[in-house]
Amino acid sequence: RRNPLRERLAEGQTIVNAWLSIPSSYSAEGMGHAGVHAATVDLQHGMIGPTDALHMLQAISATPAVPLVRVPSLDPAFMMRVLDSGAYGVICPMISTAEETAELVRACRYPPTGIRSFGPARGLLYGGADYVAHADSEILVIPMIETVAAVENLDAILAVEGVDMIYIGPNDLAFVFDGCVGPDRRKSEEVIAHVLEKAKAAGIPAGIFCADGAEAARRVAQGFALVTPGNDFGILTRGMRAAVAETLGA
Ligand code: 3PY
Ligand code: MG
Repeated sequence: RRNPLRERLAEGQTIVNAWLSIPSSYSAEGMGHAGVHAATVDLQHGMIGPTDALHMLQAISATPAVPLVRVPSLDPAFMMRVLDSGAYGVICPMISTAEETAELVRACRYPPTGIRSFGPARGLLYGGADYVAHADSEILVIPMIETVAAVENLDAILAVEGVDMIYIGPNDLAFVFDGCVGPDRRKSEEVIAHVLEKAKAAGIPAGIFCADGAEAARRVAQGFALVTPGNDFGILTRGMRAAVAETLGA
């Protein structure tokens, strides 16, 4: 199976990515049918275990969205498990150096390029019988840029062979550049613009987490290739709060 996100990236078409933190195949399936191009199962901050992730990836497979995962850390064994569960892209948090980036790429690629071990499991059910032959060219490798060191080492990270995209964590950047995750983000906003420009110059598309659809639209206008307009739990609870307010006439 081809990864249609690669074509969208090549053609400069925006990718809207759902962010899933609720451990439910039912809500994952609903989000995948909501018009998005990708859906990311967040195993770092989502309330989601590996078995939940398997069921959610199965549910996303029944939708037009491409199933992605955010792994908890740079752990090759864990990455190989979620790839074998049928993820077509891996977002890895807290990448800070070219060496870590190269390790991430190796974990997601079969030999001779990488060290991914054979055991495609559900990859075959999602990707098809020829999954192993094409996995390296279809699966997206996406390091997150959200540390001071990553910004310092950005040129070297962007130059690592096999990086398909970078994904910015604006909240962790706000922590380290503005001192807190609050409304005043002057310094981290400058960093975000700088990272985006460097990525563009290197020919690497950039994605970013956003608070909501309005911010996602601004990030698309700014030049981001992939945007995440909030996470499932926030969208669900904001919707309920609005319904309560409407009910009570507040
Ligand atoms: C961040 O903003 O730091 C993130 O990781 C968003 O997912
Ligand atoms: Mg983060």
